[in-house]
Amino acid sequence: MIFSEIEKAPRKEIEKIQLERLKKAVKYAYDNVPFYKKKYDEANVSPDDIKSLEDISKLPFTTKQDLRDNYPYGLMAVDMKDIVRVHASSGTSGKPTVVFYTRADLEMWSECVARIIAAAGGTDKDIVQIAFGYGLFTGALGLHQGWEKIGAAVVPASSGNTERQVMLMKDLKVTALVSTPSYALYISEVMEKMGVKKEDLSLRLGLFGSEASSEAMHKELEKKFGIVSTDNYGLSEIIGPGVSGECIKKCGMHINEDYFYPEIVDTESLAPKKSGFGELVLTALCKEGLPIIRYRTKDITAINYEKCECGRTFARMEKIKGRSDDMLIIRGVNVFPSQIEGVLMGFSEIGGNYEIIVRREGYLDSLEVLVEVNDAQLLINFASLESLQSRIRHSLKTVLQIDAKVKLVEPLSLKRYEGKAKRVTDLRKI
Ligand code: DLL
Repeated sequence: MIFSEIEKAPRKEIEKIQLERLKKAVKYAYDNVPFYKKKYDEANVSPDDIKSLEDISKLPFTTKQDLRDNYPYGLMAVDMKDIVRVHASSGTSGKPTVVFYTRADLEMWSECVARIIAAAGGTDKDIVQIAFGYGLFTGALGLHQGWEKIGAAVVPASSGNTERQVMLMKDLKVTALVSTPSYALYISEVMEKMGVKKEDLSLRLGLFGSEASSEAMHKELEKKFGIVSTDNYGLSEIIGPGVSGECIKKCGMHINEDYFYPEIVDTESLAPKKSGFGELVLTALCKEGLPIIRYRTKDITAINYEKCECGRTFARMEKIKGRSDDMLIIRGVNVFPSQIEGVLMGFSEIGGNYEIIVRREGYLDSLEVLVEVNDAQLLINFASLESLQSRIRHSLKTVLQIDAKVKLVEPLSLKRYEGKAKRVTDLRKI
């Protein structure tokens, strides 16, 4: 189905389109948004300086702070009458980051999401339950439009009321589930509690995104639901979901490169990197409502430009390792919550719900990991509890290079999230 020619075009052709669009996008931003004009004039660069794709590095970055400083309408490039949709990022503190879409933006967005769904194996025969919260968050409506474009039957369940989610999945013979990975895991727990087995469902595919998740977490979801569990990525400032997503080969998330130009920059120097991990910087190549050039995502990943086994030539980004602002520095060692998740998911005795607490005792930072055991019986058997705790601690030490305290807690005792999970409590900042 939707597997457009451009997704498997030779690199040269992709780059040709990217350059044409980049030139236009930079000029469009410069001519229509005073913020960009001022910023580029000050940096002594002009849209005419963009002669090759590499020239993009001459342009200053755009940051979340820029969006905040220009809240709410300052970066908009069109008249409000041309705006047909408003969304906002899911940040919890302060003013949200508000984003605007023209009709053409919505069409482009739907196409991007539809491509990602098709790449993951979604078809017009699917019945899809969207268990993201409907509202300002881009996740629900973004995926909703993409699935509708594919021609699937969309069940806009929204998030929450988890028993009803299970009932709907079962009764409507839902074949595909869309949510955050952590909420999907919670749904599977509620399912178990209700005595509903995966065999009672018709589920075959999961499209999970909006938060970092380890490979091991997806394996767990595949086991619990009997599905293919895929990851997809995006952010409101760029468009919402639909920036990139895994195909059925699951070896990286294909970026919709004809609409979003990706760069990787060094997290410290911000210099462009040809290979390896760094911060992802994205430029929207065709946006009308809210043009965005060289946006610093803060997400850490690497990009692979080799052709994929699925036939797509669109570059693939690695699963997000973490956000540069989520990275914990514990006694000088860099720790990403995703590394901890990867270790925990390797133990069959514990579930996928965990919390990381960072404290400062005197001058020393300490890391504590709270994780639920699957079987409460284990907590009363001191010897096996001790043994499991020390095995987890040992594995964490091997991966993280630092000692972490491990506390095993009762099943279902940690907080559950219906959207993005909050895994880290850093008490050092308080
Ligand atoms: O979370 C858009 C989205 C919705 C993507 C649904 C996929 C599915 P925001 O609320 O603006 O937008 O949050 C964007 O979430 O910068 C990442 O840090 C994180 N994020 C999103 N997808 C992934 C993912 C939506 N697959 C921020 N893996 C981004 C890791 C992700 N982190």
